[in-house]
Amino acid sequence: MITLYGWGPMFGCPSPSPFVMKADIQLQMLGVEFTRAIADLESVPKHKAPYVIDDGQLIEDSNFIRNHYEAKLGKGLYDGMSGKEIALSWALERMAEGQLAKIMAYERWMKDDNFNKGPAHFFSDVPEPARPAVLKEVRDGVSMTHIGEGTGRFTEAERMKLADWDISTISLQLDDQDYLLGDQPTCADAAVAAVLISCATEFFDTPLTGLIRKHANLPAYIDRMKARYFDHVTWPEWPMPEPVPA
Ligand SMILES: N[C@@H](CCC(=O)N[C@@H](CS)C(=O)NCC(=O)O)C(=O)O
Repeated sequence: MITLYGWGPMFGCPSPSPFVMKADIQLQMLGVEFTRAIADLESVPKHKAPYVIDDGQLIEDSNFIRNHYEAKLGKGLYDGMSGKEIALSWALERMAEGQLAKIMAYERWMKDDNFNKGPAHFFSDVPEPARPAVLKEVRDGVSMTHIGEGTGRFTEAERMKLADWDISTISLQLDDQDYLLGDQPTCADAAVAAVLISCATEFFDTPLTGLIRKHANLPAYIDRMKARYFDHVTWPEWPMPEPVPA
């Protein structure tokens, strides 16, 4: 029995987390049969999703989930790729997750309107009157993380310039192909498309949507990946709690 723990459709995306989407796609690419369940972050040492429980064994982090099944199945998502394709694939993945995903998270967590209609809902089960203090503490923590790793030290214009360079690079690599490395999806698509889906959602008010839309090939690529990997997917109910009073 294999279960992927994360969260299902939210914020106009198949998951609020690009890493949950990536793990889901990569498990599908590897041909793993699995079920999906809502994550309990308090129950796992890293306090992050995605994680998988495979016959009682816990595997945390999307990269280690992939690694676990590649070792178990004796086949890998790089099989058949040249050294240069592997290097390109990993570089694209690291770029999308290492910088663009952080800018996307900043847009959701640090802009008041986006936070209130998005991530704030994760804490709606915190009883009043403690909720405002909890929200402030969590958000302050996220802000410190952004400042610590650098994203929070840029101006809005600088952040969007950095995002633009990443998004434009992905568009150039995609060119007129269906997928990043050709006519078949690879593990690079799992990671990169997951971050693009998260940036492109119209649910949030962010310049990232326009930075994606200005490239004719990206919206179609995002739709292609969503249709291929998520149209058939169902998650258990995780009702979105009532909006948090401002
Ligand atoms: N490197 C991890 C990143 C996972 C991650 O950052 N997950 C976020 C959701 S997008 C999370 O669980 N955050 C909860 C928290 O930080 O408290 C992976 O690839 O799985």
